[in-house]
Amino acid sequence: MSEVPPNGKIWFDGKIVNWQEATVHVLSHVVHYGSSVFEGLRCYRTKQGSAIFRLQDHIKRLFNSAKIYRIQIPFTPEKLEQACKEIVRENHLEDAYLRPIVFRGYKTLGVDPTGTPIHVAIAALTWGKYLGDEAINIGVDVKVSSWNRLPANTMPSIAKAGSNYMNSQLIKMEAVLDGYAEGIALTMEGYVSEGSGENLFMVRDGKLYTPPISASILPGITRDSVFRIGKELGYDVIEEMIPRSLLYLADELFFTGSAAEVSPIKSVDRIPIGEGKRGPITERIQQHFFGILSGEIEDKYGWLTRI
Ligand code: PPE
Repeated sequence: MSEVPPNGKIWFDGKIVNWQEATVHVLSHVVHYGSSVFEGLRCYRTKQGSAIFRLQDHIKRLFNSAKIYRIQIPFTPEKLEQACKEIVRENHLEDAYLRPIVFRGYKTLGVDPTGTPIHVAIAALTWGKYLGDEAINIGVDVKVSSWNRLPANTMPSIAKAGSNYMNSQLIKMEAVLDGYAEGIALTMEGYVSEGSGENLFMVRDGKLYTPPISASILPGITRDSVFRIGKELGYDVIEEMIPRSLLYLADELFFTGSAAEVSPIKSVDRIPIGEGKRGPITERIQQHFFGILSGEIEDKYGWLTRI
């Protein structure tokens, strides 16, 4: 899990404040009604210095999430990009996990959010391997959740809204209590959607498959990166609805996410996937992905922003 940097600083509504001072009122709209949109992104120590991975794309998604919920962010995207770089430097971090969050603050109680003040905060933390230290090399055991992902006309999964993570919490807690590292949620129709905090890829007969946006997923930025890396390495990468049963017949499965990076899955519902360990295509994709992040493979997509 994440670690709070001692004496850390947080960017809060345009100012750098001490960690302890970045607080909200208990009657803030967000506390009662979950009115927030956020991002999670990483800064890596590359050979050429620290750099944030896909900064513009994450800030763009933050604005898109806000737009769906009629939240007017009182800063420009450029200002928030600058703030992300600034908060990593302020905390003297080289590797960091960044958490920009936009939320509705304190005015009056009641569902109607009209007129609530909009606040923006950006924290930088250290955050190790999301699914455990061994997860990246060995893979994790997961279960299909008894909870479904959100249908499109309920809570839009395209928006990275704080409230969507109540659903994620149900998926994650059930999985952990049952002895798994993570849960895979299905759509209401029984097709594979995603993990509680990750997208999912399947390898079958040398091809890569991932559920489309219509499968109630968050359109992940790591997913998009793996999509492009997969194509560059010569694989067919196909967006397709995946029935639950195909998970068990996959040659390889892996999760993608800013926090999870590229994490292999070694079993689903105690059924081993492939040989029950990280597969060769997953490993090749990981090598390329981590190669770009360390600066050892050329960043030809312009994904890294030097801080
Ligand atoms: N689906 C969900 C539901 C999700 O939360 C994430 C990221 C993804 C897919 C992958 O998206 P991307 O990071 O753009 O590749 N989850 C974030 C929060 C995790 C948390 O526990 O907090 C993350 O990885 O930062």
